[in-house]
Amino acid sequence: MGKKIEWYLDFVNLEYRPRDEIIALYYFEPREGVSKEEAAGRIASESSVGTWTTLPGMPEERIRKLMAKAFDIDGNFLKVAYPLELWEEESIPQLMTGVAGNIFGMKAVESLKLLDVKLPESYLEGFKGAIYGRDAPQKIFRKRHNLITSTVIKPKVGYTAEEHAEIGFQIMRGGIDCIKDDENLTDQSFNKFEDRVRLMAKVRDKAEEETGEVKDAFINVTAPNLRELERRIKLIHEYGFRYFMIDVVISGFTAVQTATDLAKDYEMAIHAHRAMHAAFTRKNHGISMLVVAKLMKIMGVDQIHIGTVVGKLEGRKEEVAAIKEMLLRRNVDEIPHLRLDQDFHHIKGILPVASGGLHPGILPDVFDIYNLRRDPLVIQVGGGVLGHPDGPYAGAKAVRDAIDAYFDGVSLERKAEESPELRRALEKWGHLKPV
Ligand code: CAP
Ligand code: MG
Repeated sequence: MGKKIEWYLDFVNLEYRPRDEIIALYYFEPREGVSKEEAAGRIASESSVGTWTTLPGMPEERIRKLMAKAFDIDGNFLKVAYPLELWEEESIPQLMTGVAGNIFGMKAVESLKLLDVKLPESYLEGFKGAIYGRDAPQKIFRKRHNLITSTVIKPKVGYTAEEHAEIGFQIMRGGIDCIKDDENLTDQSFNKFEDRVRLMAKVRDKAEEETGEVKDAFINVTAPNLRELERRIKLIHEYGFRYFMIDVVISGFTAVQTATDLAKDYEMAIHAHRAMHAAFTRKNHGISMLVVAKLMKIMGVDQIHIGTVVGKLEGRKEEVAAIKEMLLRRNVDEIPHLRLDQDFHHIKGILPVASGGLHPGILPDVFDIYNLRRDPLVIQVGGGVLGHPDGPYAGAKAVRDAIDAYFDGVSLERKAEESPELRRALEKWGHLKPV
C-alpha cells in the first residue's frame, strides 16, 4: 500500500518561525507507541483543517495556507502556530472550537492541556476589553487605595430576599464595599431575583447614606438563556447598580460576550465568578486558568477570581502570580512552560479577585502574595464574615480593621487591642489556613 493515507506530519515544521499568527502553548503526553511528532501533527491538524486521512479532492493551495504548524517541541511542551484566516473576528467561542476543541479527545494523547494562547494585535483589535478594569477602586469606589472588599452571604443559598438584604445592609454598614451573590444563587423560589435586586438597592442606598461610602452588589445574572440574561442585566442597571456578576465558565463564552456587550451599553462593571473551572484547570488535561482569565480580560470582564494560595481552594503560588500579572499589565513576558509573552495593546488591565476560605487572620498573607501596596485587588470574604461569633456587622468590621492594620503597617494582634471585633475573629480562627 504505497499511497499515503494520512498527512499528519505535514502539520509539523520545526524550522517554521511564526509571523502574525495565533500561537498556542500545550502540555502533551503522547500515548504509548505514538511519537511526539506524530502527536504534535495530530494536535495541529485536528485543531485547524485536517482529519484522520488524506483528502484527494481538496483545494491544495488554499488549504495549505490555513494549516496550523507544530513548530516547537520542548519535552512535553508544544507550540502551534495558527494562521489568522482560520478565525472569525471577535468570536472567542469560535477560537475555542479550534485551540480547545476536538483535540482533547484524541486517542493519540494520554493528556493534553492548553496552557496559553498568544493573540496578535490584528486579532485583538476587534475586542474592546473592560470599561473600568484595574481603575475600579478609584473610578467606582473613589478609593484612596487599591482594594475593593466584598462579602458573599453564607449559607450560599437559603435566605429570603428580605433576610439577604438585611444581612447585606449590616455587612455594608460594617465597612464592606459590595455584597456578592453566591455562584448558585440566581432566581430560587425563596429568593426571587427581582425581589433581591429591589431590596438590595434599598439597603445599598441606606448604607451609602450612613457611611458616606460607595456601596454596590455583585448580583448574579447567570440565566437559562440569553434573553433572560439580558433582562436580568437590564433590571440591575435600572436599579442603579454599577456591577453585575456572572458565572462565566458555566454560562459559556457566548453568554459572556453577550454580557460584556450589554455592560458597554449600560456602562456597567462585570464581576466574573469562575465556578466549574476546576473541572478542567487543575491537572494535566484540559485548559489552564491562565487561558480562561486571559480570554475573560479580552472579552471585557472587569474582575475575575484567580485564587488565594492560602485559602480553601487549589491554586499554586507561581500560577496565581503569573495570572495576576497577565490580568493587570499591558504586556507580560514569557514564563517557559507556564505563560507566553503577550502584548494586550488597547485592552485594559483588569482586577484579580482573591476569594475562598479567607478570614481576617490570613488577610495579611493574601495581601503580601498580591503585593497590595503596589497593585489593585478585589478581596472576597464570605464565611470569614458570616462566621464571626458576634454576627455580620462585627464580621465586616473585623475584616475592615484587619485591612486598615495592613495599610497602617500594624500587626493584627496590635490592632485587635483596639478592635473587639477583630479580637473575636482572631480568637475563633487565629491564622488558620482552611483546607
Ligand atoms: C467563597 C465562595 C467563592 C469561592 C470561589 C465559595 O466563599 O463564595 O465561590 O471563593 O472559588 O462559595 O466558596 P468563602 P475561587 O469566602 O466562604 O470561602 O475564588 O477559587 O474561584
Ligand atoms: Mg461561592
